[in-house]
Amino acid sequence: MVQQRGHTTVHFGSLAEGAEYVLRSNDRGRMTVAAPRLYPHLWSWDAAFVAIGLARLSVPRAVTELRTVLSGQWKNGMIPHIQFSDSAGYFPGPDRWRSEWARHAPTGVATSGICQPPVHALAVAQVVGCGRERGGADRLAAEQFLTDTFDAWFNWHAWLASVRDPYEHGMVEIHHGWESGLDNSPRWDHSYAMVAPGAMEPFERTDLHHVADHTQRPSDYEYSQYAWLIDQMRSVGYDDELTRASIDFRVRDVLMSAILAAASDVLAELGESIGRLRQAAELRAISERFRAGVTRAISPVTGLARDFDVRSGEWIHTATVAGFAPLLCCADRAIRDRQLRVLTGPQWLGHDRLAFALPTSTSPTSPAFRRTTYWRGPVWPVLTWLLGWGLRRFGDDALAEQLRQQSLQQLAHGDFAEYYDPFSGAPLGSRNQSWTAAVALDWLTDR
Ligand code: 2M8
Repeated sequence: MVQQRGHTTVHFGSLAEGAEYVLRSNDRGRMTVAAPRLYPHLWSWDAAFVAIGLARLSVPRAVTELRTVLSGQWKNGMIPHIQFSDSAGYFPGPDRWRSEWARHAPTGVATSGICQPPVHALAVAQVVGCGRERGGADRLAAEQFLTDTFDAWFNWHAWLASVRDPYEHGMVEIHHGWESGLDNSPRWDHSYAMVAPGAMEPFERTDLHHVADHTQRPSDYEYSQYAWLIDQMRSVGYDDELTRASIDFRVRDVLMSAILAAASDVLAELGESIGRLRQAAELRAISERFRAGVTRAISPVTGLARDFDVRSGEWIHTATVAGFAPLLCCADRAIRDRQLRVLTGPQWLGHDRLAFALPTSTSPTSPAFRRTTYWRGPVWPVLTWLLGWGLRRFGDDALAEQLRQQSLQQLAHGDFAEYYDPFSGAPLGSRNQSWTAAVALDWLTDR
């Protein structure tokens, strides 16, 4: 299939081949590394997106990816944000986390000690959907996988809902910017201003060996804050209560909360389909609680949803893509229409300097916007995919289709970059990033 946009000719057939090549070359057997050099391990939410793409190629391989994710699950239900492969050369590696000493850590698997957004149920639904559609052995493998693993996914959601929201605010509390997945988004600047690293073990960054332009990555000071928070959690053995009482970073993350609400509904549907009615009912209640939390977080002034800094007791107003969290989980038409008006307006998709009408990680009109700096401005295809998923789920198909088309144009050169300069469309960060290839593949197969 060939599509035209301006002077660019896009061969979608070869783009699909390129995406498949990236996924296959990042495949280490039972895990797909997030990127070949910069991220040589399995990241929790990357793996879920990877499985969404892999399911289009091979249901059994997608199942393997998700089973690997679960092999690192902690005994309390947490899915850690990294499961380490044997590759060296990533900071912070297992020797910094030392999570094997934690009470709930799994045995025989090296992991980090924090989590990431719970998008996994979307991947499970994709695997089950593809399996049921194809029938035969794929269907059997997918059904078996769902029955085998449903409780483990349920425990993950239950852990987030109880341990990360013990007082039922309907918002997931995070203890490191990395838990949000939007690592050094300006959403966290106010909260990080209260993180002052003290004396700590020295460390050497490895990310700068792999990204030539260092301005595309976080600063050294930011890295010292990241390491400091890890050391704080490690010093209390990654105990959830002790962490909450002592950590320098405590934020209620609105995007993570919306993902939990949406994914809990998806998991409930899957549970209902196999007769797990008690757990499904609990998941529906979790979904309701977090949907209500996300709704309460919407600013009456801007219509964007906000995070909440627990230590200062203040809402965070920075205009980032997380502000559209309600589009993932709220069916309310008035809320959606207001959000869609903002999203398609001049501060976002309608901004006149954009190369493609795609959501930037920070609004180009915000003073915090940096067009090429990590999570401070560039476009992340994987977030576009997530937003598109939310649009389709609630019937906003036309905009979802527009995002899909624009994204495929953006990816046309086949470098599958980690992120893109919103004004020039140039690729940034890592190349051959697995989740970028995975969502491209899904977009190309989903008509
Ligand atoms: C980035 O995060 C890691 C730390 O977790 C890093 O910068 O070293 C983020 O973009 C995160 O969301 C992503 O999961 C990870 C791997 O792609 O990279």
